[in-house]
Amino acid sequence: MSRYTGIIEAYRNRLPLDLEARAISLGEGRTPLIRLENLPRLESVEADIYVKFEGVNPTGSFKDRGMTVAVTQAVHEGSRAIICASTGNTSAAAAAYAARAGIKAFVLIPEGKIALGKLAQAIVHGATVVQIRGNFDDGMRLVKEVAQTAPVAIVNSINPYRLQGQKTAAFEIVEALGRAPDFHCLPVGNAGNITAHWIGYSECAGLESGACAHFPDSWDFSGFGTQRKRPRMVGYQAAGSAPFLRGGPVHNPETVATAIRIGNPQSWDLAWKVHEESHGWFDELEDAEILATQRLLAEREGVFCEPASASSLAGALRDLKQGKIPAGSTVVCTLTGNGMKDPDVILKNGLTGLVEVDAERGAVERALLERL
Ligand code: AN7
Repeated sequence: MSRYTGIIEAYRNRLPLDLEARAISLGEGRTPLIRLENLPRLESVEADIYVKFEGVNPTGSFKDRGMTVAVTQAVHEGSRAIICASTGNTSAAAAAYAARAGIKAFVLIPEGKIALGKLAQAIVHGATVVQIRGNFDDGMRLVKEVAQTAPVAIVNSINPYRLQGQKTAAFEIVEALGRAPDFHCLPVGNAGNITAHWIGYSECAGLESGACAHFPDSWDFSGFGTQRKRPRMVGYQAAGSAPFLRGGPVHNPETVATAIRIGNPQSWDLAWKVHEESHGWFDELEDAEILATQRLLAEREGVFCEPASASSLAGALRDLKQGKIPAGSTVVCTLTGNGMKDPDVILKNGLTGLVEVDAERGAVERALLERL
């Protein structure tokens, strides 16, 4: 057994990094692919549903896969500072990997709309947090403007190294299942991750993709077998923040799933290519459906993901019930982030399960016996 040291070492020959580049890693990747055992029965759907729990990455989201590669490259090119706009998770990852690399991180966050845990992460890792009076889309525009003159490397997913890192999740899924799933469902914000997964699946299958515009595919893809299969990619958005359903930017996106409160997706064109090439679709979910599924997954399977993440499973369950995803399919849902980042969203609904009793044996016993 050798010590696992992250996706760069695991997939070095499939990433566009100099072999001499020092990997800035926190051991990200190798996340569990958990087969749901209770929910399919409970929801009366017949399918093999797996959740890829990206919430167990070092900073608690899938962003670590992209950030390790983006920061490694930035440092290799001599950058001393990185910058991003973020709904929370990108800023947490940027702050942590910058700390690891010994460089500065600047993160622009929308005022009052990021989960508390994510804000705490950016602060504890020593990033400069710039809270703007505006939303993520304003922040993204400002980052692009500022980076034209300031000596900072952008580590949002418009940086192609981010998608290259995030594609490794698809590699892990193909390795774990021995093949690609029939359907892969993800939450969509900027649409970087759905694109990255498609790049990864395409590389596993040895197939071209118009979504992989940035790098020549001259790497070694032996080891994935010769299966030509790729999944159909399904992207879910929050109804109040669903530009892919509206056919253009949404100016005042709103959703309880603050991670995907994004009205002007940066990977718009790439995601449409993914949609066409994979014969997939986009759909939208109400906040109430998202929260109900987050709860269900936590209560029935023991997996606590953040609201945005639950939209992938909420959508998959609905599409299975409606027959859009046929019975008997193998479905992978990406759970992009950890539920512990956003405790407010749970506690806001009251402290269910909390019982207050006197500090005395009889009272505690009664509390138990009433509920067994
Ligand atoms: C938990 O952190 O954009 O479609 O600034 O945090 O690749 O954008 C977060 C995105 C899904 C959407 N789930 O992924 C940010 C940010 C979670 C997220 C998404 C995000 P993309």
